Amino acid sequence: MAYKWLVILATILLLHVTYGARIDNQQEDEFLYDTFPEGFMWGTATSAYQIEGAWREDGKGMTNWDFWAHENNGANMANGHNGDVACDSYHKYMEDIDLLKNMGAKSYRFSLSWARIIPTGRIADGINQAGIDHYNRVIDGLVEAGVQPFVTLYHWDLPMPLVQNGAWLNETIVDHFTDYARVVFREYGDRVKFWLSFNEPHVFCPSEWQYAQHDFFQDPPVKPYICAHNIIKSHAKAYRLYDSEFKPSQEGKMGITLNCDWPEPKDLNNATHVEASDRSMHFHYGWWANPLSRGEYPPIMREILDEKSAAEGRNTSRLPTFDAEWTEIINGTLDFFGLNHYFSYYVLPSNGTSTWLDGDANIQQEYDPAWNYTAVGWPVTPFGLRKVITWISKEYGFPPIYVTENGYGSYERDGLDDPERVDYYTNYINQMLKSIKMDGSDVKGYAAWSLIDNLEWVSGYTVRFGVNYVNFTDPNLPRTPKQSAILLKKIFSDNGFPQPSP
Ligand code: PNW
Repeated sequence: MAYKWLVILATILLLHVTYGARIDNQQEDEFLYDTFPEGFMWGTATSAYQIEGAWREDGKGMTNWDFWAHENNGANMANGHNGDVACDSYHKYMEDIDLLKNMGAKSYRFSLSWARIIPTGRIADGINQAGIDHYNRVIDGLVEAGVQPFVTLYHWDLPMPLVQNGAWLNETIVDHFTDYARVVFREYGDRVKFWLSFNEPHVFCPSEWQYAQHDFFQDPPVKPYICAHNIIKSHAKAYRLYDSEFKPSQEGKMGITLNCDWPEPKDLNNATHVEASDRSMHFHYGWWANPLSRGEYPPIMREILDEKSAAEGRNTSRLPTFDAEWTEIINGTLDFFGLNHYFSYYVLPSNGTSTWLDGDANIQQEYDPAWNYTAVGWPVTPFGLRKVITWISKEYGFPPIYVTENGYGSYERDGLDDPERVDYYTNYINQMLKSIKMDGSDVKGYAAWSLIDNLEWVSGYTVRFGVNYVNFTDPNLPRTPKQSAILLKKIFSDNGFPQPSP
């Protein structure tokens, strides 16, 4: 008799779980017709090395990327491509601004080339007025077009003398970065109200091209954690400088751009998978967000890495520690959180085979063959944008968030018709809207990557992320809007997806 009741109870429970899950999925998949909060900052993004060209013009110094592109007979980048000319935006910036204007963009995220402004990276060696003048023209052009400049100080191009000095592994770089930040706040802060210190340190800290050095990586990893430590200090010093000397009169805000994919628990009903997802978020995003907003690395990172380091027979942890003075400096140095997001994957506890960060986090990734993939093999998983934003919001007390990159990469194709990219933007932006409307996230802006097709780093020009097409075989490098640019223009002007009239 008791057995019978148990079966009935179990059936009810099962029905409840399945039905509940189905409702959740429907809620997730159903398109939400609604608009974004007033003043939502729509825009697109680029970075200096990927678009500017003019690699040796007007006194610019050499960088790690100039070196990487030319070293090894050009074999470090696909098809021997390099950024010597790129989209020639150094000269064609007015064309780029016209594209933004035509799209109705309210903001433009671009980066400054440190080596144009301070050619050796060290202020004692001199400032390059021609470089400063260049960005003055760009910023003036944007302001005149009614487009807010959203400026990244560091998007991966490092002056060569600093590279030779150990790059981000040498703590003296903290002062060089702060000196550079002082120059740009002073020169541009009257018109620039949104600053990003770094773009995706998670990507550049473990990358050999960052140090212009092959075979850079060691496992178990030590150097990426040292790089991260110096990045956090550099961000905090620049933030404190801005806060005390510039913010009172210039009234801008400063954040950092952190990339974060979404680690979906492979089995949502398995607690160890859900924990693996949470651990992944603390390692991938919290690694930076936690020290900058709470003064210390995530406790789970501290615990695991201290334990592993001891087991490896080390005297000190591979994860460095901030002393009391630094803890105070770094704590609370984000006016907003920047997020770059492209895709999701499944996570589950590690079977011991994963390396680098996931190895240290005791997790592993899996990719679902049932998902759609972009032409370059990244999953198309719009739900992840909502989940990642909502996770960050809940973990950090619903801070202001700017999505500083999101986009679709395809291999070279000549058409302006890009239906996959149109779908990608429609669905990802809709999920971002759900995170705001249904989960209470405070997302304030969105920048599509990218305004134009450009140099996709070591993939050269073989991968296109632009919503505006660049014809790289025509020496004039003409730009033409793709369907996706036309779609974004509509989303921007509608401020989202208003309910269609019956
Ligand atoms: C970003 N991932 O890099 C960069 O900020 C851009 O400069 C770049 O062009 C863009 O995304 C497209 O790649 C990423 O593997 C590199 O998840 C790798 C990943 C994400 C972003």
